[in-house]
Amino acid sequence: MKFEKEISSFLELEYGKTPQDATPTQLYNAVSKAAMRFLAPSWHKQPGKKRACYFSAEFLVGRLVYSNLMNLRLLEKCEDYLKQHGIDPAVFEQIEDDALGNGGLGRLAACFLDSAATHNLPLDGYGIRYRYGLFKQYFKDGFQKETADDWLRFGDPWSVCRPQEKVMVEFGDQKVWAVPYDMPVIGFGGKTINTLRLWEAQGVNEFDFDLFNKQQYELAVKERDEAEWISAVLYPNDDTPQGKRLRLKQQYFFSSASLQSILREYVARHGEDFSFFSQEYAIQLNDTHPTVSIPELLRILMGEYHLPFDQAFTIVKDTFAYTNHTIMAEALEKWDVNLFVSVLPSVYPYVVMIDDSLKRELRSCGILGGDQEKYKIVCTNMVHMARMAIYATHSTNGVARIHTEILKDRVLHEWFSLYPDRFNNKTNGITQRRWLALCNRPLADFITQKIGDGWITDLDQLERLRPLADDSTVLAQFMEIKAEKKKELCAYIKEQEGVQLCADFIFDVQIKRLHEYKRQLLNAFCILDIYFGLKDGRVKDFYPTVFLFGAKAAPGYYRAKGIIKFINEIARLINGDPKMKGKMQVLFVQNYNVSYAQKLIPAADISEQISTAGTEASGTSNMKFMLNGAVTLGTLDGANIEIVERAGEENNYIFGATVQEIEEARDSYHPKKLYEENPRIKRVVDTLIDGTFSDGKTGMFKELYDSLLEGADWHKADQYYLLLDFIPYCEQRLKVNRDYADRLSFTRKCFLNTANAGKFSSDRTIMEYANEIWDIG
Ligand code: CR1
Repeated sequence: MKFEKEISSFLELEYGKTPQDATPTQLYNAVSKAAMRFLAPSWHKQPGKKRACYFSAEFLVGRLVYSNLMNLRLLEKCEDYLKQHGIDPAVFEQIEDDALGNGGLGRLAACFLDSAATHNLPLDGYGIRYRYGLFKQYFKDGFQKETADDWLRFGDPWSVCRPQEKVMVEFGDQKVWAVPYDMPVIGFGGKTINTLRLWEAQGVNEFDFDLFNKQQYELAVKERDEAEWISAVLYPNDDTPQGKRLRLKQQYFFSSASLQSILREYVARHGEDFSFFSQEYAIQLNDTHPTVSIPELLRILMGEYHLPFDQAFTIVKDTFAYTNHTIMAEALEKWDVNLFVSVLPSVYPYVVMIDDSLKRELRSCGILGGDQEKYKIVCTNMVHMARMAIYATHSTNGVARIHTEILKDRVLHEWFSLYPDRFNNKTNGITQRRWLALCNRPLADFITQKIGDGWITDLDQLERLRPLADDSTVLAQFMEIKAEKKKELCAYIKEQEGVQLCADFIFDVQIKRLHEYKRQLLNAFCILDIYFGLKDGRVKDFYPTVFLFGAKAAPGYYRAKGIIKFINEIARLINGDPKMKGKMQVLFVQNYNVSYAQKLIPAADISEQISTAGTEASGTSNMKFMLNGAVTLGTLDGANIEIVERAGEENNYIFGATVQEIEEARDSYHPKKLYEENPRIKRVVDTLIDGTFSDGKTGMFKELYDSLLEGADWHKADQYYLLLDFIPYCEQRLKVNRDYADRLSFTRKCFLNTANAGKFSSDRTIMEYANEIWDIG
């Protein structure tokens, strides 16, 4: 049946509706199901090929309907169909389905799946089908509030439940079913379709009739409810895990289920001869979250299939590889041994075996006694997951060049000395299908007009734009597209936030999770400094600017929430000041997520990437902004370094202390001195305590103030060096502002960022993983 016919017949059969009287949700389900029928014949694994498996606690896929239709080449057909029936093709913007991840780590996983399928690489994702994704955020009196993300209320037409493939997962105190839901991962052009398999936890006994008959209703469903808890909700912490029992259960739940399903496939082909296993499967551990897979595979091979340790451990090492995504000390996962043993009593002995093997190896390298401490997997009553991930795999990679260097030189130096060959870099990337073709169609069409559409699957072709950088008509067109995207964003923001922004201002955007190290507070201080400067005449000829923020704070991260409140207070002051009319606006958008990013990024002129040098492993929004023609205002951190290396420092705005300078400043850093000596610093920092703003008597602002000038028992004052970088940041920001006034030469910089973004395609990244780690190229 034709695609369009399929949609109509689904609507009729399922809901008894015509397209005209169907709701957006019904249309969404009908269109998606019609597309699923269309792709079904191509959705199968190619036999005889090694497959790579991406184990990740998060997949932040974003709204699927448009991207899937685009990849299947059905988007235009669908739009025509909707229009024919008098329906706005943007109708699916009301469908929210993008929350099964926190931030960069989960979004990276989604970009990788897209790139692998597009380039015909056999890569499947394995994770958790959370009942509730990342919370939704709104502001009340400027404070963040959270509500549950009930993403299933729109239905889930892109998943297929496969109950016949369920597996049992056993904990010390509990057994549960893991039921797989498979989603097609559609490569561009629709030729290769891989699978994202997400597991849902279900009770083993639906429900206890005996108890029910005894009228013990709560007990009757208790077992089921406790099972369902495991996949109920995504932990909302980016970078800082909490070491909670339920979190370990989640990790083991999807690790064990995924391994069981892979082994089931393998055994069906080879029986119990495991000698081909690592030639047929590569498993990438996305951070330490799935690292319990290592002792679990060992347990299955030794405990269930009776392989000796050496043989099983060789298979484990050859199969697994590990990616590190952060050097934040608090994020290197450790589990209390007692907790680990009580949740996973049958797995723990295999952790000990791995640790014993490590100690033997250390001894043979002459590392003895106390020198072993920093390596030991079980140490001071903790299980160190990153150590296990490095020792029991053949590859450890960082996610940007500088990040990998920091791992080798400092954070994991002892491991690098032991196994130098295991360490490698894979600089992150983003998929240009979602982050250009889909989110910025005017720019995509413009590029295609100039150089053809090859860039969609080969982003290096953007280089061919370079010769056009001095053509003023080309630049004028480029500028016009940005103006159009700004207008669209303003309309959207008016609708969402009730705020009217000026579309002809500069758009300066910082969007990412709220973290002290990402320094949204530094951005806020600088905005205040400009504001005061405008008021007292120190800042002249300022090009009017909209300062935009988007970020969620982990619900328990008190300081991060204080920073949100502070920025909302600044917005209130500045937007309400009649003298600032036509000069500046500040807005913190609510519920920043993938769909919001798709609107904000194409409209941005300035990409704020201002983390303390050495703290942001890579960043990926920096790449999205670059691709969409924004200049980076940033520090030499993470992938910013590689971005300016490509696009030219002259086309971007770098400021602040380098990793080395921070290192050197560390011991003698005295933020209070900077504060006392520099009146501009003092003025902005003092707004936290001098009554300029109210924190509703929570004490949040005073706490922020103290964190900068006094420190706390767990950290020194201003541990992220805001005051050190403050003046250079303000200066550089004013420089961008001045440069912007020369519209043509500024547009040239933006244009050259787009033209040089080729390297930052996740197509490049995934091919490096495929060739250098997985051997599936
Ligand atoms: C890093 O903070 C990086 C992404 C993807 C994040 C960010 O800099 O771009 O990973 N790390 O590699 C993270 O979430 C748990 O760690």
